[in-house]
Amino acid sequence: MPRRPGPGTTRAPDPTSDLKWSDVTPERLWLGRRDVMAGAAALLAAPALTRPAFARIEAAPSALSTDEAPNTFEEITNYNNFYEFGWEKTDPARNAHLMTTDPWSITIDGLVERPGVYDLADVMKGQPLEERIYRFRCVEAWSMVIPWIGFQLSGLLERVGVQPGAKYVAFETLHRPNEMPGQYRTAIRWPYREGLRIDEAMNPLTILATGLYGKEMPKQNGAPIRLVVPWKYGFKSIKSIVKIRLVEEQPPTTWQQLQAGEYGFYANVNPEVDHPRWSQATERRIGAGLLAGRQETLMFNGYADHVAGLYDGMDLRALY
Ligand SMILES: Nc1nc2c(c(=O)[nH]1)N[C@H]1C(S)=C(S)[C@@H](COP(=O)(O)O)O[C@H]1N2
Ligand SMILES: [Mo]
Repeated sequence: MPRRPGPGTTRAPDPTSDLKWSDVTPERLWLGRRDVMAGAAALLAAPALTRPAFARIEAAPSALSTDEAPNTFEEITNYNNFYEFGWEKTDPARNAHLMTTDPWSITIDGLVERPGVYDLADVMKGQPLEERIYRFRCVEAWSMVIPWIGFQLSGLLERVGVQPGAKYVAFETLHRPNEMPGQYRTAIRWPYREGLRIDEAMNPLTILATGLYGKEMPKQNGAPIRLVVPWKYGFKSIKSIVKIRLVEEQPPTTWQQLQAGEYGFYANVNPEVDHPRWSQATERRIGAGLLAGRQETLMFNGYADHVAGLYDGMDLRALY
């Protein structure tokens, strides 16, 4: 059974610090979805540059953004977890170009008023894009600050109409082994699955992200559309979503299915509840350098003011 590398197995120095833009193939990273973004984004044709031109996305800033310094684009796109493309942090940057993201549609069904297969442009229609600069904390005890572009999941759910009986939202990633070589390893039961309670899904912090750094989403970060839930460990933020289902029962999720003793459904960031194999009290900020040392992990990843009330009366230790 595959196990995640914990902080104890992390190589030092930080492998991302050795990677330069020239180590990746930008043409592959940026062959993309300019056309689909057109409905919601203002496109500027970039003048001749050494890098290929790609769409810039217009998005309003948000009061929900942190003022912490974002990680670099190179860090965010070269140190990834996307097991569909391999288990090493550098595998997604190398392999995600294999994934076709155009055309793209999302099946929205279950307890909704208007179920259907929605084209990506239709999913985004009318949803105001914002830049949300969020802290991002992986369960492996590393973290980044990422300037996402996206819109509130609540906006989409309101548009499709949530029926009263719906208590959870279940998400699924694309399952296409011939484009996702990691899916030939069957230790994980593909497709990757995640879920949220309906009030978590409706929280204003919860977004569907379609870009970062003002550009369309790089494939290794979950193009063309992925979830971002900043107060939970990173594995909840499911990438490359093709299915959203409103359900009555708590849905099965990939990491809980794989190792229930190590990963729960709620997975709220909590420095007081250790992972069975390592402490969650501190984290390593990617790119901070060896001299910076580890920093303290914040309850709910620093978003307690916005979300602690969702868990009133619940045992936070059980919400790991
Ligand atoms: N479909 C899918 N979504 C996924 C993953 C994955 O392997 N497959 N990894 C998760 C984990 S463990 C983390 S930490 C984040 C990483 O997001 P990033 O690479 O954009 O930083 O994506 C999450 N979403
Ligand atoms: Mo993660």
